[in-house]
Amino acid sequence: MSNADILNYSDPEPLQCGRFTLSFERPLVMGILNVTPDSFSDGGRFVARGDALRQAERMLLDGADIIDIGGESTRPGAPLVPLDEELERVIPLVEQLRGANMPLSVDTYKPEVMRQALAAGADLINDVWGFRMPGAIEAVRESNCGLCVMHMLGEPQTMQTVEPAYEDVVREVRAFLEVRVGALTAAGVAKTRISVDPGFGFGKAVVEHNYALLAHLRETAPRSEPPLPILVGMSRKSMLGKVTGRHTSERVVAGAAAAVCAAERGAAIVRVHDVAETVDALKVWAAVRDAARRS
Ligand code: 7PM
Repeated sequence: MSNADILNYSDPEPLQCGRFTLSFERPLVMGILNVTPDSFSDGGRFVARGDALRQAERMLLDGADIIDIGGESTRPGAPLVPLDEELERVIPLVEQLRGANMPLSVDTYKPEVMRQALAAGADLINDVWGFRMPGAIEAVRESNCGLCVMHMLGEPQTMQTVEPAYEDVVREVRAFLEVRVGALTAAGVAKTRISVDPGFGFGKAVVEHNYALLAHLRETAPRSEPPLPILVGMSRKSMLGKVTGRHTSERVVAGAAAAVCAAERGAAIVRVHDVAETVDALKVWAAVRDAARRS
């Protein structure tokens, strides 16, 4: 890409996100906060809340711009988490982190979790189902929260067992996101509240589809001027493991490289476990971009 190309791209539209308006002069880093049951206490039902708060604090110190709270109901192949359990895991954390003056995202596809999360003060709803569950659009419509609309082929329980097939993965992901964004705006959701995500690892062949989507990231978003913000989540995923031969915990450098590639291709928000490393990598990327804009 030449400097002229860099100058031809406009930053994405600012995202209305509850109490915040996020602007994208640089890619923002969303830190993943997984709220897992404490395996040391009885039955695994007790949520290790102290750990989660410490982890959130760490991510803030490391430079996270957004915290994404997940009750682990969305991970591919994971057992379904019952509604009451997801609420027990997520809502108290939203309440406790609400005072941190930091955009709070909740990773859920359940309309009731969306409603209670918003009532507790969440600023963004991150839905891997793309607001397709009955009642999901209604749950977010009346608030002013931000939305992340993700593409997923199939369902979490089956999507990595059934071989994913596309004629043209980039075009099909964009077409899906156009339909979902259309459904949301038709229901009265302002476009300024919407971000989109191609859904790395969600019903994609590990190398072929995921890397095609990364290579053509800008084209995965619905056509719009200025463009809708694109969120990407590649952190520790198998697309990184496949090309490096490394296990989950050893994919930090690979993840930072992927974040830089995504930034170069217009990503507005990068969702990661390893906040400090990603922030550093994106600072270097931004310095190069700024130099290109000056010359
Ligand atoms: C196990 C496997 C645990 C996969 C967790 C995961 C995305 C997301 C997730 C994403 C958006 C993870 C995934 N991935 N939300 N939630 N985009 N918007 O790596 O790619 O956290 S769950």
